[in-house]
Amino acid sequence: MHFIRRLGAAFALVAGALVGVAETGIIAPALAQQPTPWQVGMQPAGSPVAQQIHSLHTLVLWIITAVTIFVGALIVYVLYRFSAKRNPVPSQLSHHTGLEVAWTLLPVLILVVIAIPSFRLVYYEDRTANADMTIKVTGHQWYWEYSYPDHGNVDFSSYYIKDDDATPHIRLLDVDNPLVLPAGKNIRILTTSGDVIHSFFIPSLGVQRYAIPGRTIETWVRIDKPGQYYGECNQICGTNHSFMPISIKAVTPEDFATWVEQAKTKFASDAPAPMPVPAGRVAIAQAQPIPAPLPVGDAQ
Ligand SMILES: [Cu+2]
Repeated sequence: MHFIRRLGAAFALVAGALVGVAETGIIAPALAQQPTPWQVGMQPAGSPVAQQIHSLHTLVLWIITAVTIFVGALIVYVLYRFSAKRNPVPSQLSHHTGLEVAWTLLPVLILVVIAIPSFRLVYYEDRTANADMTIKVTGHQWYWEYSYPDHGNVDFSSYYIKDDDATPHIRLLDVDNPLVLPAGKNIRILTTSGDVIHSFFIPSLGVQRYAIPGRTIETWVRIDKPGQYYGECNQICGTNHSFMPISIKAVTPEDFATWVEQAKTKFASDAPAPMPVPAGRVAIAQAQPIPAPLPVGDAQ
């Protein structure tokens, strides 16, 4: 029984991939901004970038399906037409200029057709010209830290909630403090890391950027509508790599403003403290009088 169910699921997978049904949303269940058991296809797009990714995926799917069918049919034809029985005296032909030009040019054309929207998409998801706000995402072993430089430097850490907790939650996706963002706004995302390389990945929003120590990498998102969106660290970063999910709560701009005010108090103690200065240096700094600025125009 189990085997038959698996076989059925495998068939659904192949059929779905072939006709691209998954992209139409027929198979994908509603409200799936998270993976679901036996899910076929991608999670519904929740941002313009994700929509573009889906259209490119659909385009490439149609092209590779056509290529596969063409090559498959050619093989079947050749097996039939040129079998030893039907074709006892094989052709001695070793060169055919027209054919060689065709099988070089045609794949080049196909690749160009794929490359143009690919590059457009790469630049589209790279950055937004008109960012309404910025958030900074720092990967740590093994949690995410979110900062809001445009909103009083609200800064907090986001840890996953352990499975054995009493509160109901989604396994390995729910966190204590989700990243709260306003829907409908262009949000600049800056990623970096405090230790090793992580990757900030939210499939339904089309966001995926490395978080690399010593570097800041940019991308952006505009979440279509309020809701809950989930992601995962997508770069193996150590023992607890599987335990640093990303949970995004998209709210209306009004609710976001309210949340910011609450967050300022709630996370006040979480804000990064200024680097402590060694006592000796303070003494020296205080002992040195600040030199008066040079009068302008006096220099020879
Ligand atoms: Cu990781």
